[in-house]
Formats: sequence, structure tokens, C-alpha cells
Amino acid sequence: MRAQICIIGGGPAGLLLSQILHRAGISCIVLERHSRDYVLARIRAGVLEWGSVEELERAGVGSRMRAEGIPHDGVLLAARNRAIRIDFKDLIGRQVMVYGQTEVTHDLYDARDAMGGTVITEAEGVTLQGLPDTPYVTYVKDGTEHRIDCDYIAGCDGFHGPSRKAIPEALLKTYEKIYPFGWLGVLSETPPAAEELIYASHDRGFALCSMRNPHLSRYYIQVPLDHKVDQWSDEAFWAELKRRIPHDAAETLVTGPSIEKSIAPLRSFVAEPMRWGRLFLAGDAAHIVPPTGAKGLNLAVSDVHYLSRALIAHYRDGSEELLDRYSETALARVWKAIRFSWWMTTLLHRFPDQSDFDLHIQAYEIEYLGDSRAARTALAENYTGLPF
Ligand code: RFL
Ligand code: PHB
Repeated sequence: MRAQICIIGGGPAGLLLSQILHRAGISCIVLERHSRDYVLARIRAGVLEWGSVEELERAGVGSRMRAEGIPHDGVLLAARNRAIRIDFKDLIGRQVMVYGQTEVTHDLYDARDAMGGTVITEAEGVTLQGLPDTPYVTYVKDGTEHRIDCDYIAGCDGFHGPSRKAIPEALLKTYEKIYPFGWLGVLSETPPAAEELIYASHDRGFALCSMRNPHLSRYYIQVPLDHKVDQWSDEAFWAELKRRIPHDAAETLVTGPSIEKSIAPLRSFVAEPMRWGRLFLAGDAAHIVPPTGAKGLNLAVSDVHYLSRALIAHYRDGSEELLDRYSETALARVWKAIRFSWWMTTLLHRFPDQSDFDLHIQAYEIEYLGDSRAARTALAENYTGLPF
């Protein structure tokens, strides 16, 4: 087979890239390791920056999001003695969209089907070959080996995929921070705790009340790294969540059986550069953020924004300029989101080795946010998304 672009990974980054490129007349094939059902069953992000909303709309996948997504004007930060509303609308005239990654991925698969896009699922043993200059990709499907020749490979295969690993170690600089806790997440068919998201900082640890729609809630609590999902019954989860969130939200919280429960470790990670010859990385393949700032999916969208424009410019007028600048341009935005996600995580979680001094700094930073419109504005600007 031959395509101009071979895209590895059928998550949001890979599917969105293929959708944008196909609409611009560029041929691409997406190779995904899992089945479509598996990809669509993963419960992940819930919050879209408005720039992501607009990018999805430009790609022709905005109609269900517009109809079913819930625009939010702000979030609540709750600390022991204080609740601080970060009013995006008032502070900077912006909003975010609550619309699950599961739905975004669903819409992208539907759009790919409607255009006759090629997405090969259950592709095993995907291997990047011929790099950096004469790329091709091999894989096995139903026991038969296949080969795709291409001009470029887009590595959109997440943190554990083969694309980043195809770059020689000596050429890649990586930066990493592992946090000493994870998030235990629960999805339940219950009405959300409040109209907006609540980020709660408590002596017992962080908690987050989020949602997917008026009948589906998503909650998280900070747990030690060695905890296993099985040791958390639904009852224990709800009891712990209630202890950490504001009193009024805890009193009216509607609980129910969990329909998904999982623990995710938290890490910050960046690999530089995001290009090696004719291989480009996008999304989680190149960087990971802790979920506290709601940035992971949004960074995947902004990488695809830059990469798709660079590839379109290349095929329209032979210009290499945007391709040559892709890594630098994408990383400039990535690092600001890395910083913001680290800051939100550091501000709101309890760390095992925190001294009294550290706890005071944390408490007074939250107090400062409550007192200072400038501080809240900086938070709002980053949370709703820096410009592309
Ligand atoms: P994905 O979604 O991991 O997709 C990569 C795809 O590549 C496939 N793949 C392979 N395909 C072929 N061959 C191989 N050898 C392959 N190896 C892997 C995988 O099967 C997969 O389908 O990466 P992508 O597209 O870059 O998208 C990134 C986002 O998924 C991720 O950043 C977000 O989910 C992060 N995240 C959040 N981001 C936000 O913007 N807002 C949020 O509110 C938010 N909350 C979250 C999150 C992530 C979480 N977890 C579990 C990691 C909450 C959680 C709990
Ligand atoms: C979610 O709804 O899954 C979610 C929302 C906000 C975050 C992280 C996760 O910061």
C-alpha cells in the first residue's frame, strides 16, 4: 500500500490528523493496535479548551459536540477554609467545553467512516522502518504482513507506542517528573455534584468532581501509588470523596454504583525534538501531563493543528518552512502546558514529604488566588488554553 502520510495510533491525535489531511486532499492511512470498541471504551479526558472546540469544528466534527457538549464559564477551587470561583467569563471572556474524549473519538471515527478514510484497527507488530529519510511501516493483520510506503510517518501512538522509541536515544532529550501519587477515578450514572467542576485541596488529599453530561458524573481522588483498584469499594470511594469536597457539595452528593473505576499514575514528560527526519510525533507520544490542568487531550489537538498546517503547506506549495519549525512551535506551547499542569498539581495535592513550610506556601498561594484578580486571571488564561 502507499499513502502520503502513515499515521500510527487511532486515538484523538491520529484520527483528527487524518480527518484534517483527508479534507485537504492528502492521502493517509491510520494504523491502530486495538479494536475500535476498545478505543471507544476508554474513559479519559473531559474538558476541551475553546481552541480545541474550534479546531474540531474546522475539521467538520463539531455538530454533536455543539449540541451535547456543555460550555462552562468557570471552575471552583475549594480549600479547607475557602472556596474560590475562577470565573473565566468574567476574568477573560472565555469558556471551556465539557465533552468527553470518548465522544470526541466517537465523532472522529464516524467522520472517518463517512469520508471513506482508511483506519486499520487490530494492526499488530507495527514497525517504523527506513527512517529518517525513506520511511515505510510494516504490520501484521489477520496473520498477514503488510507494508505501507509513505512520504512521512506521524507518530500519534501515545506514551507507550513505538514511534518515539524509533528515534535513536542519543538524538532525543527527555524530561520527566513522576508524582508520588495517582488518581482513582470513578464514572457513575448520577447527576453531577455541582454545575461546575470542583477542584478540592484537602488535608486528606486532592479530589475532583467532574462530569460528562447531566446524568453522568466523573470523580477522582488522590491515592497513594501502591493502592490497587480492588481495595477501593464504591462505598469507600464515596465516603472518602465526601470528606474532601466542600460540605454543601458532600451533603447533596448523589452516589450510585461505579460503571468504571481505575487508577492513573501522574507524570510530566517531554521528549525533544518532536521530529526525526520524516517522522513527526504528536500528542501523548511526545509528552504527558498530569491530568490536574486538563491539558493532555488539548495538547494533542494543538500538535495536530501545527502538524496538519505544516503538511498542507508542504503539499500545496512545496514549502518546508512549517515542517522545519514544527517541533519548535509545538514545544513552545507544550512547555507552557507542562508548567501549568505541574503548578496546578503542586498547588492542590498533598505530597508525602511535605514540610510545614511547604504546607504554608501551598495554603498562602491558594489564599493569594482568592485575594488577587490578577492571580485568578493567570489561572483562567492557562486553563481555558493559550492561543495556538
Ligand atoms: P492516545 O489517546 O493514547 O492514543 C494513542 C493511540 O495509539 C495506539 N497505539 C498503537 N497503535 C498501533 N500500534 C502500536 N504499537 C500502538 N501503540 C499504541 C493506542 O492504542 C491509542 O489508541 O494518545 P493521543 O491521541 O495523543 O491523545 C492523548 C489523550 O488521550 C490524553 O492526553 C488525555 O486523555 C489526557 N487526559 C486529559 N486530557 C485533557 O485534555 N483533559 C482532561 O480532562 C484529561 N483527563 C486524561 C484525563 C488522561 C487520563 N488518563 C487515564 C491517562 C484523565 C485521565 C484519568
Ligand atoms: C475529567 O472529567 O475526566 C477531568 C476533568 C478535569 C481534569 C481532569 C479530568 O482536570
